[in-house]
Amino acid sequence: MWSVARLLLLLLPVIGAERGWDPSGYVMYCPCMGRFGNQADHFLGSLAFAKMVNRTLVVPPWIVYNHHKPPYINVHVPFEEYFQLESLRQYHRVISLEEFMKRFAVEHWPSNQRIAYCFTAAAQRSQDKQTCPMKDGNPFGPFWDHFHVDFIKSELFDGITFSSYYKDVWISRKIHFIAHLHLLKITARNWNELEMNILFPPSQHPVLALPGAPAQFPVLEEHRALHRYMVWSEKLVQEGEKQIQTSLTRPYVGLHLRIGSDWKNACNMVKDGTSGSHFMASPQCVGYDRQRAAPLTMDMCLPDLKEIIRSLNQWVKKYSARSVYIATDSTSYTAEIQTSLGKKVKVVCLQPDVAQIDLYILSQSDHFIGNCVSSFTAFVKRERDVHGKPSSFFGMDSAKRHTDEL
Ligand SMILES: Nc1nc2c(ncn2[C@@H]2O[C@H](COP(=O)(O)OP(=O)(O)O)[C@@H](O)[C@H]2O)c(=O)[nH]1
Ligand SMILES: *[C@@H]1O[C@H](CO)[C@@H](O)[C@H](O)[C@H]1NC(C)=O
Ligand SMILES: [Mg+2]
Repeated sequence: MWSVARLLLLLLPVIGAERGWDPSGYVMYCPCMGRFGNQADHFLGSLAFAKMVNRTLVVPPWIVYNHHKPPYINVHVPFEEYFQLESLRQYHRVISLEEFMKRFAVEHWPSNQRIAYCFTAAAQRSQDKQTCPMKDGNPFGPFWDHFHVDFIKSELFDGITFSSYYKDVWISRKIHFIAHLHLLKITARNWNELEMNILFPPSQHPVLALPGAPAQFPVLEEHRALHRYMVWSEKLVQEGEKQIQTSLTRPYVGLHLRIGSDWKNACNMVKDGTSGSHFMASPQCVGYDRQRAAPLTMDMCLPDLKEIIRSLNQWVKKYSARSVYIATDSTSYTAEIQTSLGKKVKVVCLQPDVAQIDLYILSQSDHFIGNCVSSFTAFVKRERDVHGKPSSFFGMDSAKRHTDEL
């Protein structure tokens, strides 16, 4: 069992953690868009980007907003509080932002060398039209302040994106083209590419600090599988398992009710037909291909109690479930759902302070019913896909709906 290979595998993370300054450079960003689900989508894309450009990813903390409860200010929760950094290292080199600041900031990223990198368009909003909006407003300012970081200058880029199409530009691979510049018929895009090559080689630009994630929302289809490297921290598993063991009996069906007031507003775009099929996280259920995407309905975006009970009953019956777990951003409908299922099925809703406990319990359920449009659901769906567990979505699993369509 304890072969040399196994031992090496166990030591690898340690070796990774002890690795010195990376001459191939770093990518650093603020997860400044949206709450956990959005940040997780962006994280996967950023991980892929860092690997593509062969720079170490500086893993940011999660930004937790406390608009309605003390301490009212944002909390920056280290990545490792919920997930293992070691697991990420099976895919690519990473270091947490906390660790980066502690180990490298003084020597390799001193305060007079902190450069911000952003799209020209983003800098347009600044007074001199040349400055990246790194610390403008919330959560940007508090995020960098948390690490006592200020930026002394900005480098702008244009004509490229973070997609794999521009891989060679980001890693400066085409730099030899410059020698032959006079031989090339230069297009507008080539100009930008050449300019990029000159701008960002890691030797001169070791730390690419970005105002936002170098990634898309929602996460690209090809990056969803990276979720397998997101492994829950031991602490989170212990806490989650404790809740499952004390409150639930298997088999149990997990529900994500995304029905709060902000969500109702968002779903108005589905109601009035302006959202289209691709709306927030919806590619996860309507399909990523825009041309072939299934229609997005109100039952999918904002299931009413009738739809919630219909869908739930169907799966409870199918699995002979003995309990139901409800995660919600507002009301839980516990009483109504309990009435509809009868006394033989236990209905549980914990409303934990830490949303990741809900995510964990949902991800461990025997069947999961989620909200197609929600990136909070998307996290659970990916987690379950990785482990081969079944999921469905409100508004999409109805036998009735299919006959209606005929
Ligand atoms: N604990 C808990 N929080 C939720 C639930 N649904 C939504 N939230 C909160 O609302 C946020 C929704 O934002 P986000 O994660 O970006 O997902 P999305 O807006 O649904 O795409 C979450 O991060 C949670 O803070 C839930 O079922 N349980
Ligand atoms: C990627 O970066 C690592 C670490 O700096 C380096 O050892 C390796 O040679 C780089 N790979 C390429 C293809 O440049
Ligand atoms: Mg959101």
